[in-house]
Amino acid sequence: MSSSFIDLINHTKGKNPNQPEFIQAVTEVVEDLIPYMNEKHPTWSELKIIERIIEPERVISFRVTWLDDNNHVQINRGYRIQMNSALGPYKGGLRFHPTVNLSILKFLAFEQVFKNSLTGIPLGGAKGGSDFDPKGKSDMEIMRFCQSFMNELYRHIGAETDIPAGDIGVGEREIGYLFGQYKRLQNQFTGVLTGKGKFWGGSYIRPEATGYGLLYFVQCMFESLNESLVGKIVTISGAGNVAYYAAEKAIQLGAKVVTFSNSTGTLYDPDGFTPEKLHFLSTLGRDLNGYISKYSNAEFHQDSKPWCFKCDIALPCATENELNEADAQNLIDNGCICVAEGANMPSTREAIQIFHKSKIYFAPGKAANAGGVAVSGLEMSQNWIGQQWSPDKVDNRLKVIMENIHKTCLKYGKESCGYVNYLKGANIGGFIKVAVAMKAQGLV
Ligand code: NDP
Ligand code: 2IT
Repeated sequence: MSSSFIDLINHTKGKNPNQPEFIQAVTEVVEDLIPYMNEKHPTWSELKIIERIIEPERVISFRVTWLDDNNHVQINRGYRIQMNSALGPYKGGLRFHPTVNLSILKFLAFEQVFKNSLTGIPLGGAKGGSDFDPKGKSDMEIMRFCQSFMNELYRHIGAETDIPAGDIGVGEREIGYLFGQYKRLQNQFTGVLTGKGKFWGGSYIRPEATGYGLLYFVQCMFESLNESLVGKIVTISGAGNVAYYAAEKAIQLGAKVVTFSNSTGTLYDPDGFTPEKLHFLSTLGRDLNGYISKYSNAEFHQDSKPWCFKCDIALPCATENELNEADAQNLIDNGCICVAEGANMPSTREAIQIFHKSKIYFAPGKAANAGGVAVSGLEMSQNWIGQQWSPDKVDNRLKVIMENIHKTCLKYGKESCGYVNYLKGANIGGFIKVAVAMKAQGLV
């Protein structure tokens, strides 16, 4: 490892104490960028492009006070990290989860900069959210929280400034309450949030986009190996938005999906999920165990992860660092040939090192899960022109975007032996446009 890399990481650690996820994301990216930049673009180094790209343009933190159903005062912390606006207005999701803190949101915002660049749509990178826990809250509590959150956030965002969307714990319901409050405060019906309902400014295929896009990307990976997805066994973690639509598309493409999971454990159906079974699952909420009452061949493994089950393809679609070194070794030992990340940074650094060493195909989230933000970008385009495109049109554009991201990964990640390092490809491919724009826009 070069001394400039070690110096940069040490400097970043010093400036960002107690932010392990942010340091992890930065390390994973700059490890590929520094050698590339030193060789191809030494002037970027003088302009301190990397030192600047890891420093958020703006960090906003605020108090969110709200009343629960018992009229008790509750206080949470809200955030928006406006990471980089070189390519366009800040864009990225909002996460409501008790684990949310500055480190997690900064890593997510940092990843978003590269992901958004890879989509080819002019978007900067951001992330936000709150340590609010939506679990067990009534619909009215969710609404009051969202309204209070927006009472502060509204002054920092706008259709041409910063356009939030969903993430863990934030779906169409929350976007609705946030949008309603923004509209009331600003007296404007604009495309300030994406992931809106399809009757009030939302785009068709946005709910499906991250999961579908993930499978379009995996399809490209298999096609480049002259292979198909038909008959492949797929394990999926998570049971939320990304996991559900990833499973739906995998099944449509002929693969056999055998797991879902959540923070209570893993559901394993050795016969494979079907569209009917998926529908039943969607009626159960978070009660994965309830599935067994109808499909008795299935098993629920409390407190366990899906990575001990045999598969060809693993799709982590829950959360960061959910797949560690031991899980990675387990997957390899069981014959897994492809890991593609629906979640953001679900694989630890050690897990990725094992994938690369074993030469199995590994697609990082910033490339493989970019379909969600890409269709958010298409939602913004539709809002600008006051139109709504058909589901087929959006889906086709999503497919083309994922194919292009795959091509970019091949361009910058293919090694002389033919193996594709998708992480390196995505890091460099995402970085170039941001660096060119930062250079052009001067020292801001
Ligand atoms: P959801 O809230 O819809 O679902 C999240 C799922 O992951 C739930 O099943 C949840 O289980 C599980 N999960 C969350 N945290 C943990 C944890 N600490 N341990 C175990 N399971 C956990 O979120 P999404 O599906 O939207 O997001 C999933 C991932 O995909 C995240 O990493 C997100 O950043 C990423 N992503 C999302 C995009 C989008 O468009 N929504 C776009 C690109 C990436 P439980 O209910 O038990 O908490
Ligand atoms: O991580 C992500 O890319 C998202 N949560 C979606 C962001 C968006 O603006 O649609």
